[in-house]
Amino acid sequence: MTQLTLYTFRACPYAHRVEIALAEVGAEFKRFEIDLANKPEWYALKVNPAGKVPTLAYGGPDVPPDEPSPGSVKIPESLVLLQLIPELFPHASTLIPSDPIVLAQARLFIESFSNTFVPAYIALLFRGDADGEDRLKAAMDSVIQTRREHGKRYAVSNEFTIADAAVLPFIARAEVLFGGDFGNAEAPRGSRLIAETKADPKYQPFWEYFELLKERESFKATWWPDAILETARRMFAK
Ligand SMILES: N[C@@H](CCC(=O)N[C@@H](CS)C(=O)NCC(=O)O)C(=O)O
Repeated sequence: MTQLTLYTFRACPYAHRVEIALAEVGAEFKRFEIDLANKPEWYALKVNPAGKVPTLAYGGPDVPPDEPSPGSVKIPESLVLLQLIPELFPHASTLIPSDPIVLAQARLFIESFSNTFVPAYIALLFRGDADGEDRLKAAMDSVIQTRREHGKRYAVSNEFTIADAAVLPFIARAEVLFGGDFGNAEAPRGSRLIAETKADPKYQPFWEYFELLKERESFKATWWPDAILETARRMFAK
C-alpha cells in the first residue's frame, strides 16, 4: 500500500481542508501534528522548506512520521491536495464532479471564496480591520448568490465536492472565533457580526448552507473546536 502521511495542525483551516478530503475518500494515512508554535527542526529541512502545514508525504518506505524519508514526495498547498486526494481514490467519493463544467464551477467558487471570504476573515481576525465585517458580509452574500445561481443542494452540485470542502473549515472557524470574540477586533465586533447575520433573513441561506455542511461525517470526524480555541487563546492572549 502507498504510504501517506499528513503533516497537519488541528487549528489550521488549510490543513482542515485536507483532513476532510482524506476522511471523505476513507484513506488510510498517518497523521502527524506539527505544533506551529514550536516546530521541530526536521520539518522545514525534510518535509516543507516553507515550514507550513498541510503537507502530504506520498509514497516511499514505511517510516515514522518524525523520521521522514527522502523517498517520499512531499506535497504542500491545501488546494492542490484537495484536488489530488480524490484523484488518488477516484471511486471513493464525489469530491471531483464528473462533469467538467461542474468541476470548473467548483474551481470558480473556490477562487472567489479565496479572494473574498479568506482575506476578509484574516483582516478581521488578525488585524481587526475596520471594514472586516462589511467584507465578510459581502463574501457571505457571494456564497449565497453562487448557490442560488446553481440551485443545487451543495455549492455547485447535489453532491459534496471540493468546493464545499474548501470553504467549510473557514466558515466553521469564523463562527467559533468571531462568535467568541477571539482575535484582534475589539469585542463585541465579532460576536455582533455572527449574531446579526444569523438574525438577518438576508444571510439565512449562508448559515443554512453551513448547517448542511456540518452534517458531513468527514467534518464531524475532523472538527476539534477545543484545539482551535486553545490555539486562539494562546495567539490572542485571552
Ligand atoms: N497556501 C497554504 C497556506 C498554509 C498556511 O498558511 N498554513 C499555516 C497554518 S494555518 C502555517 O503553516 N503557517 C506557518 C507557521 O505558522 O509557522 C495552503 O493553502 O496550504
